[in-house]
Amino acid sequence: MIVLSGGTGTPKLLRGLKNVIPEEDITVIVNTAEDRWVSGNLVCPDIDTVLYTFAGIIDERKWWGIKNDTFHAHETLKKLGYHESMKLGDQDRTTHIVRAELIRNDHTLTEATERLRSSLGVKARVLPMTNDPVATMVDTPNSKMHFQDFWIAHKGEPDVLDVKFDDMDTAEPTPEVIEALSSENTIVIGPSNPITSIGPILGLEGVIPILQKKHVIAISPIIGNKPVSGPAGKLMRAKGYEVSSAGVAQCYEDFLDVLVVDRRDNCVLPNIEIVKTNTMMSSVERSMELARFIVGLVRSPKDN
Ligand code: GDP
Ligand code: FO1
Repeated sequence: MIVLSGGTGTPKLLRGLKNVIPEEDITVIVNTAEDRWVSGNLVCPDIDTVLYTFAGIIDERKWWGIKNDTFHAHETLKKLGYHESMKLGDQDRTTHIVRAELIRNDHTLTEATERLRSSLGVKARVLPMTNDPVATMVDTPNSKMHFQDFWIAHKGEPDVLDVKFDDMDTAEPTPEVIEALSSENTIVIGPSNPITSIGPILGLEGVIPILQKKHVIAISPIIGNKPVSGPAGKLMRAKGYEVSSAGVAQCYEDFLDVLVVDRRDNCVLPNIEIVKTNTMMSSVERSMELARFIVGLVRSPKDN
């Protein structure tokens, strides 16, 4: 199964999916537009959350970082008067060190991710959307800032005028991403932020034309008029979308076939098949139930 992912909602689905189908049958295409160099090393929050989820070490309270990690290096740096823009755990930091070393030695992000995947014993394929740097930038009344500054330093509080992706014009999807998208009949878009997590993947040249030929199933990250967590509401509004499952469908209108919404949601849409189930993944069991439901919607090779 091919799944498009950000770093919270879709990983919750993956934690169920890996218990429902063989992990090696899962390929995840992951957003990299929130990546950032911190203290000389490369942090890829969405890739790491996906890797840690498959490895069973994700901190499920925050959905970033490694559970029971310590923050000694981060705190010691603070004592030395050095403030890191992201709070990096000690174990988590080793991931960023290895990745950055590989990249400094001319490996691609795809190769670095493959090395980390193998070291963590992850059997699923985890593919960064691109090997090129892309940065999500948030336009606020006072300044244009990197998404991580908006979310961490400014706590997601400033009004948002627009969201843009720096260097998207020159970034290319990797050959592995194109090959994976082309290889199956159904593509699943997990319940991720349609603007900042799925938006960058869709922004890469050539991705939407492939999706237009496929059976595309998306799971809505919005229940009623609110996201389950995170800034999706504010960011969707800034891009002119209604904060609802209908707004999510609109984000994907060029290619979407099926939208999975929560059973409490009363979304009705022409031209798109709406299916309802419990999409609130408050436990592993709930994640598995939703994963089983999604597997049931997947079309095997051209049974359309
Ligand atoms: P990010 O990279 O951390 O922004 O993570 P994602 O984009 O992958 O996920 C963020 C989205 O996940 C938010 O818009 C949430 O509403 C959604 N989300 C989180 N938990 C759940 C859940 O249990 N069910 C559903 N349907 N959506 C969820
Ligand atoms: N989110 C925070 O709110 N504060 C942090 O200090 C923080 C550090 C951090 C370190 C590594 C990592 O992979 C993620 C981290 N996040 C932190 C989460 C991150 O800012 C966002 O939630 C994601 O980029 C959204 O996908």
